[in-house]
Amino acid sequence: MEMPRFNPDVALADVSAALDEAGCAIVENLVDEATIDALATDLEPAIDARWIGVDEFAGFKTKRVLGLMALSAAAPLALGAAEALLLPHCDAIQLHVTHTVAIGPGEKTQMIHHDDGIWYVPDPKPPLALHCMWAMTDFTAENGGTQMVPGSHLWPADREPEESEIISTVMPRGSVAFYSGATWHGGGANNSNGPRIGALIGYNRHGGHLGWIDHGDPYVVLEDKPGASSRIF
Ligand SMILES: O=C(O)CCC(=O)C(=O)O
Repeated sequence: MEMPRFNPDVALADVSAALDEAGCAIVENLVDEATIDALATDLEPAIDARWIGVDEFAGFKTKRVLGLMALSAAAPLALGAAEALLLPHCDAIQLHVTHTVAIGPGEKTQMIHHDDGIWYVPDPKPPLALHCMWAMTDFTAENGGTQMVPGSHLWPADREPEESEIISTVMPRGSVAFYSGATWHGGGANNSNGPRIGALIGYNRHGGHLGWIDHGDPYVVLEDKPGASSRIF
Protein backbone atom coordinates (compact mmCIF):
# COMPACT_ATOMS: atom_id res chain seq x y z
CA MET A 1 0.00 0.00 0.00
CA GLU A 2 1.26 3.53 -0.77
CA MET A 3 1.08 6.43 1.71
CA PRO A 4 -1.80 8.77 0.79
CA ARG A 5 -0.30 12.11 -0.35
CA PHE A 6 -1.98 15.52 -0.40
CA ASN A 7 -1.40 19.18 -1.33
CA PRO A 8 -1.46 21.81 1.43
CA ASP A 9 -5.02 22.88 0.61
CA VAL A 10 -6.37 19.40 1.43
CA ALA A 11 -9.60 19.24 3.43
CA LEU A 12 -9.32 17.88 6.96
CA ALA A 13 -11.97 15.28 6.09
CA ASP A 14 -9.69 13.81 3.40
CA VAL A 15 -6.72 13.54 5.80
CA SER A 16 -8.96 12.02 8.42
CA ALA A 17 -10.31 9.44 5.94
CA ALA A 18 -6.74 8.57 4.88
CA LEU A 19 -5.74 8.03 8.50
CA ASP A 20 -8.70 5.71 9.00
CA GLU A 21 -7.82 3.71 5.90
CA ALA A 22 -4.01 3.73 5.75
CA GLY A 23 -3.02 4.81 9.27
CA CYS A 24 -0.70 7.45 7.79
CA ALA A 25 -0.68 10.35 5.30
CA ILE A 26 1.65 12.99 3.88
CA VAL A 27 0.71 16.64 3.35
CA GLU A 28 3.37 18.23 1.16
CA ASN A 29 4.64 21.76 1.79
CA LEU A 30 2.16 22.53 4.56
CA VAL A 31 4.34 25.34 5.89
CA ASP A 32 6.35 27.79 3.80
CA GLU A 33 10.13 27.95 3.45
CA ALA A 34 10.47 31.07 5.62
CA THR A 35 8.65 29.40 8.52
CA ILE A 36 10.68 26.23 8.37
CA ASP A 37 13.90 28.27 7.96
CA ALA A 38 13.07 30.24 11.11
CA LEU A 39 12.29 27.07 13.01
CA ALA A 40 15.52 25.43 11.83
CA THR A 41 17.54 28.48 12.90
CA ASP A 42 15.94 28.42 16.35
CA LEU A 43 16.50 24.71 16.87
CA GLU A 44 19.97 24.39 15.34
CA PRO A 45 21.96 25.29 18.49
CA ALA A 46 19.99 22.75 20.55
CA ILE A 47 20.54 20.01 17.97
CA ASP A 48 24.25 20.86 17.69
CA ALA A 49 24.68 20.74 21.44
CA ARG A 50 22.78 17.49 21.93
CA TRP A 51 24.52 14.15 22.53
CA ILE A 52 23.95 11.36 20.06
CA GLY A 53 21.86 8.27 20.77
CA VAL A 54 23.26 5.46 22.84
CA ASP A 55 21.23 2.36 21.99
CA GLU A 56 19.66 0.43 19.12
CA PHE A 57 16.31 2.21 19.45
CA ALA A 58 17.60 5.78 19.86
CA GLY A 59 20.34 5.10 17.30
CA PHE A 60 24.08 5.67 17.49
CA LYS A 61 24.26 8.57 15.03
CA THR A 62 20.95 10.23 15.85
CA LYS A 63 20.35 13.30 18.00
CA ARG A 64 17.03 13.84 19.77
CA VAL A 65 16.03 17.18 21.28
CA LEU A 66 12.92 17.17 23.44
CA GLY A 67 10.67 19.99 24.52
CA LEU A 68 9.79 21.68 21.23
CA MET A 69 6.68 22.98 22.91
CA ALA A 70 3.15 23.94 22.64
CA LEU A 71 0.23 23.89 20.37
CA SER A 72 -0.57 26.86 18.23
CA ALA A 73 -3.33 27.72 15.89
CA ALA A 74 -0.84 27.92 13.03
CA ALA A 75 -1.27 24.25 12.11
CA PRO A 76 -5.00 23.65 12.40
CA LEU A 77 -4.74 20.69 10.04
CA ALA A 78 -2.52 18.81 12.51
CA LEU A 79 -4.73 19.54 15.48
CA GLY A 80 -7.81 18.78 13.41
CA ALA A 81 -6.39 15.44 12.29
CA ALA A 82 -5.58 14.54 15.91
CA GLU A 83 -9.06 15.50 17.05
CA ALA A 84 -10.72 13.59 14.21
CA LEU A 85 -8.77 10.43 15.04
CA LEU A 86 -8.90 10.55 18.84
CA LEU A 87 -11.89 12.56 20.01
CA PRO A 88 -14.53 9.96 19.05
CA HIS A 89 -12.95 7.79 21.77
CA CYS A 90 -12.01 10.25 24.55
CA ASP A 91 -12.88 13.55 26.24
CA ALA A 92 -10.05 15.72 24.99
CA ILE A 93 -6.66 15.55 23.29
CA GLN A 94 -3.36 16.68 24.78
CA LEU A 95 0.18 17.27 23.63
CA HIS A 96 2.03 13.98 24.05
CA VAL A 97 5.58 14.44 22.83
CA THR A 98 7.63 17.09 21.07
CA HIS A 99 11.10 16.34 19.82
CA THR A 100 13.43 16.63 16.88
CA VAL A 101 14.99 13.50 15.45
CA ALA A 102 18.20 14.36 13.60
CA ILE A 103 19.40 11.15 11.95
CA GLY A 104 23.07 11.50 11.13
CA PRO A 105 24.92 10.10 8.10
CA GLY A 106 25.79 6.43 8.60
CA GLU A 107 22.90 5.72 11.00
CA LYS A 108 21.29 2.30 10.57
CA THR A 109 17.57 1.60 10.22
CA GLN A 110 15.70 1.97 13.50
CA MET A 111 13.74 -1.02 14.80
CA ILE A 112 10.26 -0.97 13.26
CA HIS A 113 7.63 -0.40 15.95
CA HIS A 114 4.28 1.19 16.74
CA ASP A 115 4.22 3.95 19.33
CA ASP A 116 1.09 2.91 21.22
CA GLY A 117 2.98 -0.19 22.44
CA ILE A 118 4.32 1.90 25.35
CA TRP A 119 0.89 1.94 27.03
CA TYR A 120 0.22 -1.82 27.22
CA VAL A 121 -3.45 -1.50 26.30
CA PRO A 122 -4.75 -4.87 25.06
CA ASP A 123 -6.37 -5.25 21.64
CA PRO A 124 -8.88 -4.36 20.38
CA LYS A 125 -8.17 -0.76 21.38
CA PRO A 126 -9.22 2.63 20.04
CA PRO A 127 -6.63 4.96 18.46
CA LEU A 128 -4.41 6.23 21.29
CA ALA A 129 -2.17 8.78 19.56
CA LEU A 130 -1.46 10.71 16.38
CA HIS A 131 2.11 11.61 15.47
CA CYS A 132 3.03 14.42 13.09
CA MET A 133 6.53 14.24 11.58
CA TRP A 134 7.40 17.68 10.20
CA ALA A 135 10.17 17.58 7.59
CA MET A 136 12.82 20.16 8.49
CA THR A 137 15.04 18.75 5.75
CA ASP A 138 13.84 16.90 2.66
CA PHE A 139 12.94 13.29 3.54
CA THR A 140 14.28 10.79 0.99
CA ALA A 141 14.73 7.03 0.80
CA GLU A 142 18.50 7.67 0.94
CA ASN A 143 18.66 9.99 3.97
CA GLY A 144 16.36 8.05 6.32
CA GLY A 145 12.83 9.23 5.50
CA THR A 146 10.62 7.48 8.07
CA GLN A 147 9.98 3.83 7.21
CA MET A 148 6.20 3.37 7.17
CA VAL A 149 3.78 0.46 6.82
CA PRO A 150 0.49 1.89 5.53
CA GLY A 151 -2.55 -0.10 6.63
CA SER A 152 -0.74 -1.74 9.56
CA HIS A 153 -2.79 0.20 12.13
CA LEU A 154 -5.58 -2.32 11.46
CA TRP A 155 -3.47 -5.44 11.97
CA PRO A 156 -3.94 -7.93 14.79
CA ALA A 157 -1.40 -7.68 17.61
CA ASP A 158 0.59 -10.72 16.46
CA ARG A 159 1.22 -9.55 12.87
CA GLU A 160 4.57 -7.91 12.09
CA PRO A 161 5.56 -6.27 8.79
CA GLU A 162 7.32 -8.11 5.98
CA GLU A 163 10.21 -6.24 4.35
CA SER A 164 8.13 -5.83 1.18
CA GLU A 165 5.40 -3.95 3.11
CA ILE A 166 7.74 -1.19 4.37
CA ILE A 167 8.03 2.02 2.36
CA SER A 168 10.06 5.22 2.87
CA THR A 169 8.34 8.52 3.65
CA VAL A 170 9.54 10.78 0.85
CA MET A 171 8.54 14.43 1.18
CA PRO A 172 10.03 17.89 0.67
CA ARG A 173 11.08 20.12 3.56
CA GLY A 174 8.05 21.88 5.09
CA SER A 175 5.80 18.83 4.61
CA VAL A 176 4.25 16.75 7.36
CA ALA A 177 3.62 13.01 7.65
CA PHE A 178 0.79 11.98 9.97
CA TYR A 179 0.67 8.46 11.41
CA SER A 180 -1.49 6.77 13.97
CA GLY A 181 0.06 5.43 17.18
CA ALA A 182 -0.92 1.98 15.90
CA THR A 183 0.92 2.26 12.56
CA TRP A 184 4.20 0.34 12.25
CA HIS A 185 7.09 2.69 11.38
CA GLY A 186 10.69 3.59 12.30
CA GLY A 187 13.53 5.91 11.37
CA GLY A 188 15.30 4.98 8.13
CA ALA A 189 19.02 4.37 7.55
CA ASN A 190 20.84 7.53 6.52
CA ASN A 191 23.11 6.74 3.56
CA SER A 192 23.51 10.39 2.56
CA ASN A 193 26.10 12.98 3.56
CA GLY A 194 23.85 15.22 5.65
CA PRO A 195 21.45 14.86 8.57
CA ARG A 196 17.77 14.06 8.09
CA ILE A 197 15.95 16.28 10.56
CA GLY A 198 12.32 15.83 11.55
CA ALA A 199 10.29 17.58 14.26
CA LEU A 200 8.01 14.98 15.76
CA ILE A 201 4.89 16.28 17.49
CA GLY A 202 2.53 13.74 19.05
CA TYR A 203 -0.95 14.16 20.44
CA ASN A 204 -2.76 11.63 22.61
CA ARG A 205 -5.95 11.24 24.55
CA HIS A 206 -6.81 12.85 27.82
CA GLY A 207 -9.48 11.85 30.31
CA GLY A 208 -12.37 9.43 30.06
CA HIS A 209 -11.80 5.73 29.42
CA LEU A 210 -8.00 5.15 29.42
CA GLY A 211 -7.67 8.59 31.01
CA TRP A 212 -4.51 7.41 32.78
CA ILE A 213 -2.53 7.80 29.55
CA ASP A 214 -0.18 10.66 30.23
CA HIS A 215 1.90 12.85 28.00
CA GLY A 216 5.37 11.63 27.23
CA ASP A 217 7.48 14.76 27.14
CA PRO A 218 8.68 15.69 30.61
CA TYR A 219 10.58 18.64 29.18
CA VAL A 220 7.55 20.51 27.87
CA VAL A 221 7.65 22.98 30.72
CA LEU A 222 11.24 22.67 31.85
CA GLU A 223 13.13 23.24 28.62
CA ASP A 224 10.86 25.27 26.46
CA LYS A 225 11.31 28.85 25.53
CA PRO A 226 8.75 30.85 23.63
CA GLY A 227 9.59 31.20 19.98
CA ALA A 228 10.85 28.41 17.88
CA SER A 229 8.33 25.64 17.87
CA SER A 230 5.29 27.70 18.61
CA ARG A 231 5.74 28.98 15.07
CA ILE A 232 4.02 25.96 13.57
CA PHE A 233 2.90 23.30 16.00
O1 LIG B 1 12.84 9.46 12.97
C1 LIG B 1 11.91 8.85 12.48
O2 LIG B 1 11.68 8.87 11.29
C2 LIG B 1 11.00 8.01 13.36
C3 LIG B 1 11.39 8.06 14.81
C4 LIG B 1 10.59 7.15 15.65
O3 LIG B 1 9.70 6.48 15.23
C5 LIG B 1 10.88 7.05 17.08
O4 LIG B 1 11.94 7.49 17.51
O5 LIG B 1 10.05 6.50 17.81
